[in-house]
Amino acid sequence: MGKVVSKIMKKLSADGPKRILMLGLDNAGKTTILYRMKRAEDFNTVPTIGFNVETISPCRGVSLTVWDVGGQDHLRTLWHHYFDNVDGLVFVIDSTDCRRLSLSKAELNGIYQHESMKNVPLIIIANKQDSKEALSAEVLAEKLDLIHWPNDSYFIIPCCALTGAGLTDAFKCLAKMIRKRNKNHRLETI
Ligand SMILES: Nc1nc2c(ncn2[C@@H]2O[C@H](COP(=O)(O)OP(=O)(O)OP(=O)(O)O)[C@@H](O)[C@H]2O)c(=O)[nH]1
Ligand SMILES: [Mg+2]
Repeated sequence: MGKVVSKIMKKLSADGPKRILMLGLDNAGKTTILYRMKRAEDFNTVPTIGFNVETISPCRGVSLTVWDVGGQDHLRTLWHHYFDNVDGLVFVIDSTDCRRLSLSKAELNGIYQHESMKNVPLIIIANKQDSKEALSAEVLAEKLDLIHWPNDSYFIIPCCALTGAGLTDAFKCLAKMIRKRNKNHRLETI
C-alpha cells in the first residue's frame, strides 16, 4: 500500500506542478491567500488587474502553480481564458459579504458550465473567518446551494488569510482530490 502511494506521489511530482486556478469576487482575499501561502513577510495587496502566479508546496511531493486572477466585474468576463488544463479550482468567498453571495453563487455555477471545467476538483475557501460578521462554512454551503453538487466534488473550508488559519489544510485537501482524480483516471485507462 505504502509502495503504491509513493509510486503515485513520484508520478505526480514527475508530471510537474499542478495548475490551480483561484477565482472569486473582488475583495474576497485571493491575493492575500496567495502571498500568505508563499509565506511572504510583509505585503499589502491592491486590486488585481490581470493575474498573479506563484508555485506553492502545501504537502510533500505535490507542487501547485496557483493562478490568482482579478475578480472585479469587468475582469470576470475574462476568466474563461484561464479554463484550459486546470487541475483544481480554489473559489474564494468573503464570508462577510452577504450582499454579494448570490453573485458568487452565479459565478461559481457559471464556471462549471464550461466544458473544460466540468469535474475539476473544487475547494471553496470561506475566508475572513476572523470577522465577527463572517457566516460559517455551513451557512455558506446552504446559501450557495452546494447540497446539489456531488458529495465528493468539493470541500468548503473556513479560513483566515490574514493569519493563514485553515489555508494549508485547504490546499492539502485540493492536492489530495487531484491525486485521487488522477489515480481514478489512470485506472480507467488501464
Ligand atoms: N479581516 C480579513 N480581511 C482580509 C482577509 N483576507 C483578505 N482580507 C482583506 O481583504 C482585502 C482584499 O484582499 P485581496 O487579497 O486584495 O482581495 P482579492 O480577492 O485579491 O481582490 P481582487 O484582486 O480585486 O480580485 C484586503 O484589504 C485584505 O487585507 C481575512 O481573512 N480577514
Ligand atoms: Mg487580487
